[in-house]
Parts: sequence; structure tokens; C-alpha cells
Amino acid sequence: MHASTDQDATARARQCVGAARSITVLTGAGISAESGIPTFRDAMTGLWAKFRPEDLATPEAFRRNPRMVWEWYAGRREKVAGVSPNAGHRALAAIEVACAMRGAEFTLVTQNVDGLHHAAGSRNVHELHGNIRRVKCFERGHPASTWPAGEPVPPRCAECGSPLRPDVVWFGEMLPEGELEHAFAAARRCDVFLSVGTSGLVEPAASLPLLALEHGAVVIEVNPDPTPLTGRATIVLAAAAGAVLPRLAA
Ligand code: BV8
Repeated sequence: MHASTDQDATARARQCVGAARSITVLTGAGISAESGIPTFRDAMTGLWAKFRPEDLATPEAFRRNPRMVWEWYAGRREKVAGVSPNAGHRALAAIEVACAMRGAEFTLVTQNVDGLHHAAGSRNVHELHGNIRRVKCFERGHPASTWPAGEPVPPRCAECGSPLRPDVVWFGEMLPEGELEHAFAAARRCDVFLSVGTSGLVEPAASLPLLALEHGAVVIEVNPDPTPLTGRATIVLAAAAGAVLPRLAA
């Protein structure tokens, strides 16, 4: 059932969040939009307008053109280094603290690779798709914290010589086992599930809110635009995360 007006919906959502014994949150690129990071679909503006994300964020794309993929991520890494968490990220960190103070559970699952939830102070964060600030080698996954500038591009692993790549999950790659298990368990266990700033198109993350619904949770969607979840959500807050989440945290 959808509350009749935005005020009603926000009031209902606030009440659910305030009374929850277990909250699970799934975030997508939309929560970082107000920090100035283009959402994943928008990320293809400008120089990258001619590519689809799914054609760049894959191991095949990297094998085919490692320089182009490395440079796309280098540009995104630079962008991420220069931005800060916004009111939406901070509100989720505040809700986590409020939950801890009243003995309620709080789990934050993110599809984002920008690290802004950690930067905002969130503690129990599960990064389903890795983190763009981390780099590893393609063949063996050896972590790399520094690499020489200039050629070769991509740089090579100091341990095994294979090309370096971002430590993110590409399309067609498995998600980190532990993180996915935590996310599914948290979706099954919670009594309130918040889906924030995600178009709900990428699996298996997109199945988390539906799993919560199946287990009787109240599912609250925060997104200015409709998504495949909108028709199923218990409460729909059709607004920006930076505007709405602080009202749920207050
Ligand atoms: C997997 C990291 C098992 C990289 C990402 C065929 C072959 C192979 C696989 C598949 C296949 N068919 C389906 C699949 C599964 C595939 C998939 O789902 N494909 C899609 C395209 C159909 N998934 C996978 O491959 C996953 N792995 O399944 O492994 C397997 C293995 C082999 C074969 C089969 C299965 C791996 C998926 C992870 C991919 N990596 N990111 C990188 O970042 O470069 S995905 C990336 O895109 C993001 O992480 C995120 O998940 C997704 C983008 O989604 P959103 O975050 O929702 O962002 P988007 O821009 O779409 O939407 C933003 C929303 O915010 C909008 O709704 C907008 O309205 C809203 N918004 C805007 N402003 C605001 C706002 N909301 C609130 N406030 C605002 N201010």
C-alpha cells in the first residue's frame, strides 16, 4: 500500500525505521549522485558516451583493450578521490548509530564502489561489487597499493607481472562470497529494508529487496524515478536520498 502523500509516506517510513529491530539497506549509484559522481548509467557521458557500461566493466573488455579499461577506471578513481559523502550517506551512518543505541541491528549493503559509506562513518558495510580505490593484478589478484606512472599502461604486478586492474566485480564475475552471504542473510532477517538510489537492474543485488519482502519485511524505496521495485515496495519515497534520508534519521 502506498501512503497517500509524500508527507504521509515519509512519516510512515520514519516510524518504521524508528521502531525496527533489524534494518538492512541496499544502496546504488543514486546515493552518490549528490556527491557529484555520475550514476552508472549516466557515467557514459562525454568521452565514454559511445560505450555501454556493460561493455567496459567486463574481463573480456579488459583482455581486448586493457589500456582503455584501465584509463576509464583511472579517471573514475580520480573523480572519486575528489568527492565527499553527502547528507544521504551521513544519514545512513546516523541511523546505524541510533540502531546500536537501542540494540537494533543495522546492515548496509552497497553496489557502489566509491567508498563513500565508509568515508561517512558507516561501520557495518558490505561492498558487493568491490571498491574502485583498490587495485589488484588480473591473473592472481595480488593487491597493489602503488605503481609506476607512465608506460606500460596498465601497469604490471610487482609480484607476478600480470596487468593491474581495479578491485571491482565486473559483469560475468562472481561476487565476493562472504559479502553476498551476509547480504542475503541480512535481507532475510530484517523487518525493515531500505532500497536507496538503485535502478534494480543488476543481479544478484536486485533480488535482495524482493527476498526481504518474501520474508515479511517492510520495504521502503528511495528513488526519484520508478524502478522494477516501485510496484512491489511497501512505501515509496519518490525523492532524492540527500533530501529524504535525513528525515528518516532525525
Ligand atoms: C554474476 C562494479 C554470477 C564495476 C558493477 C548474462 C551473462 C552474464 C551475466 C549475466 C547475464 N545476464 C544477467 C547477468 C548477471 C549480471 C547482470 O545483472 N547483468 C545485467 C546488466 C542484466 N550480473 C553479473 O554479471 C554479476 N555477477 O551474476 O555472477 C555469474 C557469473 C557468470 C555468468 C552468469 C552469472 C556481477 C554484477 C556486478 C557488475 N559490476 N559495478 C564498476 O562499477 O565499473 S555493476 C554497476 O552497475 C553498479 O555496481 C551497480 O550494481 C549497477 C548500476 O546500478 P545502480 O547502482 O542502480 O545505478 P544506476 O545508474 O543504474 O541507477 C541509479 C538510480 O539512482 C536510478 O534509479 C536513479 O533514478 C536513482 N537516482 C539518481 N539520483 C538519485 C537517485 N536515487 C536517490 N537519490 C538521488 N539523488
